Amino acid sequence: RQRKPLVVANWKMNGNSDLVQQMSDALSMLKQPLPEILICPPVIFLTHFPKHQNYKLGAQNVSEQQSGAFTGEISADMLTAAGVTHAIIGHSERRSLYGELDGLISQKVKTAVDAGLTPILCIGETLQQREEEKTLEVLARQLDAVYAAQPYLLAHSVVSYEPIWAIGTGRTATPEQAQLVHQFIRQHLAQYDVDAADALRIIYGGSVTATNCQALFAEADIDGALIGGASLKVADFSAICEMA
Ligand code: G2H
Repeated sequence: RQRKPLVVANWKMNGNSDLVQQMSDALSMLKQPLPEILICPPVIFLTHFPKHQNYKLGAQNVSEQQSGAFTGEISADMLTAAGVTHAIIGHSERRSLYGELDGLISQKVKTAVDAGLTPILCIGETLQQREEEKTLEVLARQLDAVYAAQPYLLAHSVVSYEPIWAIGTGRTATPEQAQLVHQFIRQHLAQYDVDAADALRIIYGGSVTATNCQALFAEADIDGALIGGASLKVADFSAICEMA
């Protein structure tokens, strides 16, 4: 396949300096060819990772503002200056626990791209929305909020499909369920830019493990994974990277 697989570790608010060391040691020993590997630790650990060709670093969030009186925020420029290449934006925990809405998420994606960061835009439906058969409508709304008015952002993005009912629950979407959604996302985005939609990495997130990842990666439109819980276990995360 032409799209290089991408495996992302989202540590969320977990980890410590020991895990930084163990993870960087383990990933540095993996043999090429590897997928693109991205570690997104809490921001304070970003500069603790030694530089290595086997992995890149990402933030779990970024401010929509450039600079100024925004207590507690971190700018895209600060991240790029620290060697960070990507930022997760609009994770469902940001949306549901911190009230981030589509408009803010759209601004964050633009700010990230304009500063040279690759945004990993997270979208996904709740269990209720899925049961009411509103999944595709919800995903289209989340995508359109970012790309309808600013289609140029698509060529610089990664999209992560994370069904909210599958996050941290041990309940993964089946490979077939995920593939159908990924295919929909690609087709939907093709209206903005056919080539960018074709080249776009669409990764899956939600209870991915070393046991279930292979079947997901085998699907035509699943270009990698965003991994929470299993990314805190060095052996499991390394195994997932080797299978992508
Ligand atoms: C979804 C995922 C990583 P987990 O949030 O972003 O977490 O793999 O623990 O379900």
